[in-house]
Amino acid sequence: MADFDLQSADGRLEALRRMVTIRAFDEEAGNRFADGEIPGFVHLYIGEEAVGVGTCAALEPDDYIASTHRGHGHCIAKGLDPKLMMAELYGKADGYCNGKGGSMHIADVDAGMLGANGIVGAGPPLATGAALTIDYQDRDQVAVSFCGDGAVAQGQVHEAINLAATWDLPAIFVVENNGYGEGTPLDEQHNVENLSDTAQAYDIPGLTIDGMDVTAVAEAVEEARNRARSGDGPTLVEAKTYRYRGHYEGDEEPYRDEEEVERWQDRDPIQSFRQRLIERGELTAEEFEEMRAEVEETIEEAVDYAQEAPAPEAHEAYDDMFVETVPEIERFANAARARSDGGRERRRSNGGD
Ligand SMILES: Cc1ncc(C[n+]2csc(CCOP(=O)(O)OP(=O)(O)O)c2C)c(N)n1
Ligand SMILES: [Mg+2]
Repeated sequence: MADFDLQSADGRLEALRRMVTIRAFDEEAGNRFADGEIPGFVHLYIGEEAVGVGTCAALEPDDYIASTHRGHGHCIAKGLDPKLMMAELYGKADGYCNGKGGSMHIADVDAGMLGANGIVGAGPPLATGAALTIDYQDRDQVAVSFCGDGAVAQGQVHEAINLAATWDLPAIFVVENNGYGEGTPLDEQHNVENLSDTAQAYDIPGLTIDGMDVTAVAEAVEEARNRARSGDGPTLVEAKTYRYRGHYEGDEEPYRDEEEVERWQDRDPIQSFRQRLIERGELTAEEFEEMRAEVEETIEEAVDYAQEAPAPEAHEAYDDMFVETVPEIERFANAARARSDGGRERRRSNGGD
């Protein structure tokens, strides 16, 4: 059984909670980034929550996902802990990758999260590789990759889908078509209107669905999962969606106008699902507010945790690079260790640490 699905009222509430959590996490990540607390870049998933959550609702807990540079939402949808995620954004030693990955490289292989990725289009080859392992070891799992509309024009995405299709691997390719690759609109990137049409080139099913509707996403991915598990190979699911924020935080967005953003916000995935659950008698407006308050508290705790967590030591930069010890790397690590010990010694003799 999936850890949540859309077949039960409890599962639907959990899906709503995960979407609310993604939005609250990313709003706070945006605020903290603006305050200069988070190094690097952050790309927010606000507006696209139904794609990540609908996909994960159709998966089993041990299925794999491979994410993108806009990956916070995928992590939360897969059940990762916002505390350890926020610590990773802050570059702290307690983060998922000991603070060495940051926003664009959160991974938790035990939870089936193969990694966010700063390289556009890097998810599909990871999913094809994981699907090959699943197939080879005859395991009852699937591997899903998320990628953007921009990534679909990338060579390695074509290679990955082509191989998975040719070998009938249990992979699912979820394309998050949010209408833009950075500031370039879809019609300046592609010669087709529906990216699912590209599935024809691989002779696999291609579906275009409403990515603002969590139920539509879950149904499509469930169908794709059943097909993959039957040995019939991959499916390409194009979810049409929209990011409310700029490409990255700080983007001045000269390529679109406010009206376009508002048109999509009118179809907000959280508000529409909330409304549907209220109409079904599964939620009241008060209960939704309680859920939101609980989520906000969780996110505040995550920020407190991240702010207070220790930074990694300099020599830890050399950990986790190779499976076997490499003498040169050991030498660099020891030199860094000696430098930080020396620094600590100097601070102590100056009366502080
Ligand atoms: C291989 C590669 N090329 C270019 C970039 C720079 N880049 C970062 S995000 C991005 C746009 C990606 O657009 P899309 O795949 O639609 O994802 P979205 O940002 O819309 O979620 C580009 C070109 C990169 N990170 N990696
Ligand atoms: Mg895009």
